[in-house]
Amino acid sequence: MERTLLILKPDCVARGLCGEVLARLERKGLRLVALKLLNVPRALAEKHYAEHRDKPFFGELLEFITAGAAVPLVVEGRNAVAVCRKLLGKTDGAESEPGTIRGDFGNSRSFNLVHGSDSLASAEREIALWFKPEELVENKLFETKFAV
Ligand code: IDP
Ligand code: MG
Repeated sequence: MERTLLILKPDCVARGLCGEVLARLERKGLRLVALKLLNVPRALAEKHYAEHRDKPFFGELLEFITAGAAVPLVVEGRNAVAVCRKLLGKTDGAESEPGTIRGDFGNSRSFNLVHGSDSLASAEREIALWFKPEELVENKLFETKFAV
């Protein structure tokens, strides 16, 4: 079982697409472990996107991610990191396959609705950045015989 961090970005929240995205994650069999709504502090955004600090779009990216409410969440499941990246599609909505979240709902390279950790190491770093250990919720009801 893996855990990964997703963020429903401010465009996703503003466009009322949170339910749609959460429904796709749940139907895929991913388990919700943590979820909250917040206005992302700039310092947290800078840490989260530190790998992009020298990119020309870094300023624009920080402005975007701090522009309005966002929903970070942790999900758990088999191969959760790669499965979530597949559900998201490519970075640019224009290049993302129909059937993916970015492919179905976006046509922008910057405003692409949902973040997903790109590796297990990133997932561990990002989960620790966005959530305190006690915010990761155990849910025994998930342990059913036919859990996906
Ligand atoms: P990813 O989210 O698919 O992993 P990254 O290359 O890690 O994509 O970029 C992080 C985020 O930065 C993207 O999700 C997108 O919001 C934004 N971004 C990426 N490339 C560009 C760009 O060329 N212009 C503006 N924003 C970009
Ligand atoms: Mg990335």
